[in-house]
Amino acid sequence: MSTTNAESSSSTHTSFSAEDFFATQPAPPQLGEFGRKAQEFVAKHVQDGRRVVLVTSGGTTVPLEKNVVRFLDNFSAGTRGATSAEYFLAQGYAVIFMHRQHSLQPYTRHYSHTTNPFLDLLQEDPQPSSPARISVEEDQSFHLLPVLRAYHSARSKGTLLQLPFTTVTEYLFMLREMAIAMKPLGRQGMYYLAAAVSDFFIPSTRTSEHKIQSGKGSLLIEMDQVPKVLKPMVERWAPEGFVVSFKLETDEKLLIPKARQALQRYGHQCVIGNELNHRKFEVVFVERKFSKSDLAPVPNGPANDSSTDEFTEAWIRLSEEDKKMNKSRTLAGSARRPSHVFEPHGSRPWRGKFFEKEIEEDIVEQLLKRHDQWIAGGEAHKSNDR
Ligand code: PAZ
Repeated sequence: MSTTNAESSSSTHTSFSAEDFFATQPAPPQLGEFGRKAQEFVAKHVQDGRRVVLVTSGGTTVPLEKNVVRFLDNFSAGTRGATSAEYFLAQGYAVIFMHRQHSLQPYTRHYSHTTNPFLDLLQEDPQPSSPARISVEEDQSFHLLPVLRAYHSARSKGTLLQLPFTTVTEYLFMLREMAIAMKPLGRQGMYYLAAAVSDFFIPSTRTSEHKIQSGKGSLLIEMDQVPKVLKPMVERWAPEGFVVSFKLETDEKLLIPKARQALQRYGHQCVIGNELNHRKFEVVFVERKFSKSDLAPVPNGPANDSSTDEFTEAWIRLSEEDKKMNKSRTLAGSARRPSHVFEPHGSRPWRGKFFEKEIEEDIVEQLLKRHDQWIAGGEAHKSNDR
């Protein structure tokens, strides 16, 4: 553990390396069971020749007490992760969905929001019967059916493994465990790190055992920096994996410099930048230019508009029409959705005018191209070595 002086304050605080963190913080009790489940899941899909992506999703908490009454949290609902997981599944990937407990989940996310409550889909059959029968409102089946089919398909193929975390400590232990379980996948494994992970935590030695009592004036909390685990992940836990991290900022000017800095520091393949208020309709892919001509063009944007010799940047943006449709759906809920149009589209079961266009569809499509290239690059290395 090293001791550093924070630039912004005169107080001295500790900063944990990843090794110190894992050696000193308590591992979650369910870690062994989750690790075993992940290993079995990976072994099955390696055997079936299927690629596997780890999707992390939702925010992490920082408990203020061990018997936790109060905790710090963040805004993330898990929309990015849950939505992307569905598109990865539709593209034939198996998905380890490592999510904040009770955040949005693939498939059920369509009905867990208050603007589209699940109970509004259902009706009791007017004919008396015992037991009473419940059915789905006719005009709602259009929407439900593709979701239900995709959900059943993932269940019957066993392509979705859902594992929950709550605290930032649980998240970090689980991330390491998942990466180690995914090692046998080599380049067939992808890491899609969309969770909003706290940058600060309170080490267990300084966390109050019981509820912090009031009545002693203001509460001062000193938090330590969470170790940057992308480096050991890229270097040791998943050296062959295709690693995509996300960078959220509220000042859009910082997005690209911060993303470049992350690529330089951690040496992974791709950072997807997003600004808080625009994250549902625009993101920027920032990548190192190992071979610019290999990178697939990104749709709907002034691609590579601020690229340098070392990095490329490419924006994905939803069209104005798609944005408008999403807004009307968000504001009016299910009532305004056009009920007459349903166009199954290729392997993507709910792409069509009936559903709003989701930016995750384009993100996943772009990543598939890059993952293909990453796998092909590995094959080329192997044949050069022979
Ligand atoms: O979960 P959500 O859809 O509300 O938000 C997604 C997001 C903004 C958390 C994600 O896209 C992201 O940027 N995650 C990384 C955040 C960060 O550590 O900078």
